[in-house]
Amino acid sequence: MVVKPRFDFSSLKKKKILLLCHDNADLDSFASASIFHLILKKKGVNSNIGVPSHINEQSLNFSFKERISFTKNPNINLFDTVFLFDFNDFDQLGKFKSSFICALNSKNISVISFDHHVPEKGSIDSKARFVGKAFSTTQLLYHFFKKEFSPIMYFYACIGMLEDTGHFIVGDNSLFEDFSFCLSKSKKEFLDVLSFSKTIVPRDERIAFLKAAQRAKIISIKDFVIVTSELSFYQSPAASKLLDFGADVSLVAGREEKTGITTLSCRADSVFKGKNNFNLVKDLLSPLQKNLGGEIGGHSGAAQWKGNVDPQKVLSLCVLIIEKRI
Ligand SMILES: [Mn+2]
Repeated sequence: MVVKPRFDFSSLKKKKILLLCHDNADLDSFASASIFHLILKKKGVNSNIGVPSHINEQSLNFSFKERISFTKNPNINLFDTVFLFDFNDFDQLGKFKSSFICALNSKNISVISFDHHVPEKGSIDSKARFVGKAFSTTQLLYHFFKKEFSPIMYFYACIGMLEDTGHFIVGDNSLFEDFSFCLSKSKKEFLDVLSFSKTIVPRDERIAFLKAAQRAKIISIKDFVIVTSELSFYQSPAASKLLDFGADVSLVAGREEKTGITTLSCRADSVFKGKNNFNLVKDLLSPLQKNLGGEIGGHSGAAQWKGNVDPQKVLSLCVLIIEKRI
């Protein structure tokens, strides 16, 4: 059920307000906090935007371009009212979780949340929780506060909607209506919205992807394509990229010079997993660990091994294990 927030904005004037994003704040979370910051400002209420310990690349870019300041790891004890944007779970606070819980237990802090995710058992206990059916938290804020919206707020609402629908992979009639309305009110072009949502991959990482492709060895086992490659950094995103290129299973290993530790990242396509009832941890990395020692982690489709063994040896053993298994 949609609860329409009724705020006595004048009573907020005396409060010390933190607008808190989730950790690794994405565009929806950060744009939502920015919209609410502007609404409060319009009402003569001061507030600070905070992120637990990390903000993602796109949000950082957004904050630079729009000149929106924020505090990393804010001192929670300086505030008495905390608004949460785009999350309702303590775990989404990352390392900030413990100081947040500690402050909630030791002083009287009002917590008010705006979120489009369904709250579950164990969600952060808010004084007020404003949730509703929406594809992004910015869309939710638009539903709640459209009377207060200015062109720039409409623009930020569009950014959250584009981002959280994965560029409209999901949506419905009302989403497109809302997006269209907000875009026209924002006095901006669709291209302006798109420009914020573009994934910015650092040059080093892009070079690493190209090297991974250049060094790729292609092995056919039955109908499946297994690809191995070597990189000393970025093994994990490179393994994902090789899957995008067409591998059923990708294995990227490399040794870090300083520590001598070899990291192996692997990815398995969901069709491959289904056809072979295959789990990277159980069927590949556990047998690998039995042979070579080291540490393993991950899940059925994306996993990692770390140990002190030559990368080529690790890769060839992996191929043998897969060959045997399928
Ligand atoms: Mn969201």
